[in-house]
Amino acid sequence: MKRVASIQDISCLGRCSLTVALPVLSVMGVECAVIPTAVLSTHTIFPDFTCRDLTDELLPIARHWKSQQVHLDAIASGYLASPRQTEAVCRVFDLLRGPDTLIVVDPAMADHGRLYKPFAPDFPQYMKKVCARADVLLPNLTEACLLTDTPYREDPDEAFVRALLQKLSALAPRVVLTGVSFDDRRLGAMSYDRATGRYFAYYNEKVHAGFHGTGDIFTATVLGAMMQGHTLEQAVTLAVDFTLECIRCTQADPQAGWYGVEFEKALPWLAQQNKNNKSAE
Ligand code: PXL
Repeated sequence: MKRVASIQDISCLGRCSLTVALPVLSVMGVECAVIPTAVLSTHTIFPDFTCRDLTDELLPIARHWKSQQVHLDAIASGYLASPRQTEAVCRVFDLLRGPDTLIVVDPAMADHGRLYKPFAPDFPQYMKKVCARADVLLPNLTEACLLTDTPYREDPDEAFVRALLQKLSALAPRVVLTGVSFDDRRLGAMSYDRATGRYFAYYNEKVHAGFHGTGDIFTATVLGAMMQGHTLEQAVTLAVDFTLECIRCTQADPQAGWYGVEFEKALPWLAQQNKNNKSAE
């Protein structure tokens, strides 16, 4: 069985980060070890959340694993709680990565043109160093603009997105831009592979509602699919479809903006995809 380590926070309420990565990866048949970066009472969209930063735990955990010769097929990082923590995560990558370990970075720090509340304007400069270690980098449009010092555009055209992917590829060899949409009907993701110069895009139905934590679901699904042996393009396709499935299951719930998408209802769909794949092999 493939083993990955997921480095991100545990938000005790409001599905995101570890509370979505764990179940998604489990359903996909991938072992998910965790390095929690912080414990928050809720994600940071709720007012007055508490946060215990666990930066000082990260390297001791990694050193212990190293002493036990733990093999990791992938290491993935997501939301990081502070600039100091980005430096610790870089060291964890350097310590634990083997020659065949895939490094996946979701620079979860911003959305809708803005940094999340806890971050100072210089935070993207720190996050860039984490991104520079990635084999696969998965920002949304806002994060991509911040990482490449590009002014944010609410309604980008395809030329803008392709140029953004090119710029991002200075940080990582394979980049996936999430939340890509050029019209009212379709939403998806576009990827770029620096080695082949190949772009890939996949879209599905656009649901007109904002849901929290969908980026974390997307990244966990891409990671799980790659661990199952799929190409990045296949993984992106599955992740777009599964994220939409989660949104469809949630649409009727007015509380969803706070509590995240009801992915639990869509996990059987994801499990079925695994079965379909197995029978096609
Ligand atoms: O979904 C990204 C995310 C992860 N973790 C925490 C967050 C957010 C987005 O706001 O607040 C704590």
